[in-house]
Amino acid sequence: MATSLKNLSAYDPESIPDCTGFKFGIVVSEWNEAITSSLAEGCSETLLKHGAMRENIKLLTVPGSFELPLGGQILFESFEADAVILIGCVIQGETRHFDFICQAVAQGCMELGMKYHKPAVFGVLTTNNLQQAIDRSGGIHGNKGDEAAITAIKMINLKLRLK
Ligand code: DLZ
Repeated sequence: MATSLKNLSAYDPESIPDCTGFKFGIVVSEWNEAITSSLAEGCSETLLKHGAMRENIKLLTVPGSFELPLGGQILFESFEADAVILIGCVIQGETRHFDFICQAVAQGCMELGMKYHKPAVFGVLTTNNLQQAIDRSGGIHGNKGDEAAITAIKMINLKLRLK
């Protein structure tokens, strides 16, 4: 099937471990709010569907994607999250701002996970235009927020299994 026709978020729910009792932090960028709120909703709905308790999901908003890694750090420290999920949407503009933000947030997310030895999930859309973002936040290509939630659950489980 051509990628252009595929729901990229499709997965087998039976293969996902139960995540009851684990704490999840979701950090959401206010930039492109219509997109990021759909991603965040997909993310928390997926966590709930796989057993997370509502009181164990903490949502924090930050001004833009650049601030996501610091938001994640705050949730690791103040909420003692088992995993944090960074949600944002950066859309290519006319200047190089896009490159700097994407690079910083991707690097910051990776460093966050390494620093706390816990999953820090990159749930940031980096698209050429608004339509591509719509398609991936509950549109024809699924919802990247769902995928981010599944990644967090899988990585927590991986850590547990290898302990
Ligand atoms: C400044 C800026 C621009 C131009 N574009 C976006 C974007 O598409 N997506 C996003 O999440 N944030 C954007 N920002 C804001 C930066 O992430 C950041 O909040 C500011 O540069 C302040 O540090």
